[in-house]
Amino acid sequence: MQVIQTLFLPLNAYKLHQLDPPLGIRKEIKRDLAGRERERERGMESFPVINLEKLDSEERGVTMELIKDACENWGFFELVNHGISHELMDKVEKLTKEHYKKSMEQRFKELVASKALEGVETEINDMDWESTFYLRHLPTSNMSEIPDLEDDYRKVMKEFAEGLEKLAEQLLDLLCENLGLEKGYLKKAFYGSKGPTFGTKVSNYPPCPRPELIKGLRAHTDAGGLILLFQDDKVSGLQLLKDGQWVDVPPMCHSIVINLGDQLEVITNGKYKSVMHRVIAQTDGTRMSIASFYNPGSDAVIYPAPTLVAKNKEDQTAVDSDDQLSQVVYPKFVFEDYMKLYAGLKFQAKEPRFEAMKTMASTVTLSDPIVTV
Ligand SMILES: O=C(O)CCC(=O)C(=O)O
Ligand SMILES: [Fe+2]
Repeated sequence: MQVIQTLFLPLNAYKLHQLDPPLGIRKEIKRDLAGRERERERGMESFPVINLEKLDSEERGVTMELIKDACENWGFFELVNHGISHELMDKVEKLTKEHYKKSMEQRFKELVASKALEGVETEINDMDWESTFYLRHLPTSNMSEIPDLEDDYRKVMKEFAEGLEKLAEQLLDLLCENLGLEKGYLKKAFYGSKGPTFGTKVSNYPPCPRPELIKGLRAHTDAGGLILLFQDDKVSGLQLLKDGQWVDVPPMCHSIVINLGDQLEVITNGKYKSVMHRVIAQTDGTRMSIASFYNPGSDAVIYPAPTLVAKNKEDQTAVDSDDQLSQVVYPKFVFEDYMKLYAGLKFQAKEPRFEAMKTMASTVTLSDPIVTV
């Protein structure tokens, strides 16, 4: 069979027929990466958007590079064509917005809005302008215990969470591949004795008359592993801190925003960092935000992957002949202990949390922490 190579063949057809992509496509891939490099040099990079579907095409390599770049330099990226159907996302959005109107809006007005800005002229530092409830999916679901949820909403959120769980595990393996860790390493590292903790924080950020006085959500890094966010496609507000500047995470229809939590910073020995982010309240429009947290199990023992520590040491010795160990040393601890500490220190820098866990490390019994899945 003769296959004609043109730029118009679907990209995965090249793979299927074991053909080299035409020069035009190869050049396009190179251009993509070189373009990001140039943008970085000029401090003009744009927020990374990754088309996950391209993993099944000739562009797998460049897509993996983009994920790597996003993990190393942003701690955040936005996924399109991630495998969760648009129809399901539309249902989640519609039912979340209806639920907010029906069961949450009045409560927000009474509990937050009426108190927060009463006669206040200075910035409020201990409150957020958000309306929130939590769903837990793993290790056991609490969905049936949450009051005020309609049956169809419960059902749709369950299906959505199942899709996100699969996506999280797929992403963890992509991270393993980029980090040179064996497939399944991160999933196992999160597993503990009962598997990962997985939950969803459903939030709405209502319009705020004085956004200069109160944040939608104050700046923080996330404590856990991988965070998957379905955010409003019209009302913006999420920002991350990059090179000392707050950068908007652009709303985009049917996308899922991913960010990395403190545990991934520890396990990767700082190769990937959790990044500060915050939500700015808006004067117009209510912003929907559905953040799902794929975290270690409560008794999982978290510590830097030995191969990444060894690698880091090699890199250090290569650049630092004086052998001054300038590298950060991360602690080893039980995830639940970290969460207890985080509860009181969420809106502070992560470094003192890591330091505090080092002091606690001596009390951890360090038998083989990784349970085989
Ligand atoms: O609402 C958002 O976009 C982000 C929420 C968030 O950062 C969090 O709940 O940790
Ligand atoms: Fe967060």
